Amino acid sequence: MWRRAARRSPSGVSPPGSASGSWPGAATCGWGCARSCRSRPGADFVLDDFAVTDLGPATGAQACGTLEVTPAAPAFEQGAANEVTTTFTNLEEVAVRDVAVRLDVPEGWTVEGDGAGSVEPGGKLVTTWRVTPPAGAPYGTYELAATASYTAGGAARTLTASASVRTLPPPPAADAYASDLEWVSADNGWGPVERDRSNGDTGPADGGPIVIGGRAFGKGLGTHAPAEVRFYLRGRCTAFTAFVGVDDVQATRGSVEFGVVADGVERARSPVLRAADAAYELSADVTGARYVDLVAGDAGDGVGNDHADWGEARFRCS
Ligand SMILES: [Ca+2]
Ligand SMILES: [Ca+2]
Repeated sequence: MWRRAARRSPSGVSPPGSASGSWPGAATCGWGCARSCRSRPGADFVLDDFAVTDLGPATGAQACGTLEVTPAAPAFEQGAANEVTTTFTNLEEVAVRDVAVRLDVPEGWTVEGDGAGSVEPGGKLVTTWRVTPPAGAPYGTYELAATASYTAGGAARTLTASASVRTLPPPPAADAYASDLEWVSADNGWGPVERDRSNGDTGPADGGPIVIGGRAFGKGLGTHAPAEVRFYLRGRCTAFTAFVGVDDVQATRGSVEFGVVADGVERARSPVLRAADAAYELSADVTGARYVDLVAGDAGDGVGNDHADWGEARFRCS
């Protein structure tokens, strides 16, 4: 059986069985969190070159718990309520009272929610918030900051956490190549989605030209199944067109189905396209769609070699 050597932490303390140095529960609890540390079956400690330094009297009790901030979507729509969840977990050895979770949003944004209660040891307080950016909030990245305060055994404790969210990118105002637009989100089976080149390897900008069945395209997206790239159109576009297929980097292997989904409804789907096939002209009516997803599936036989090109992918908009 392979075993990884434990990495020594800066203090010279090596948690047995941990190769990363990450210690569940220890980030906020330190040595005081005996409850979670002792919960490992058969756990013990290895001490090597261990020094003890007197840092003087402690100035405050350390919170023993976790706080997480989870936006429901990576990009928030301006002028609409977007969901955010905070999760406070009590890792103290006693029930905690007067729990108050607060979510701070950027100036001009609004937030609704109620994060108050009591939590038993090991329990959670999950709060759903409705966060609304102003209708005119610029496209950008913003921080949501949460604070959980409570009392444990009569002593006050505080935890903080944060998460970043983007607002939606501006929709196209005229005909636009997909590779010239900011997308809302992009899932891809092999590294990032590439702009104006094929997928290549797992790194960014490492693909070759987009070539399908010997036909080269200067513009387009390079993806790998399973892929889903979401665009925000806000009803401004009428059609999507592209020449799709398996990139010529795959000589004989690979099989992909391409689809266009507008606001959750499939508007176009290609036949199963294989490595030797010519480019297939895919066209979809997306009139009035707020969101369009470009989807590349594995055609039911696995994702191996599924380098999926979207040559000249573009939206017709006004
Ligand atoms: Ca790549
Ligand atoms: Ca396949």
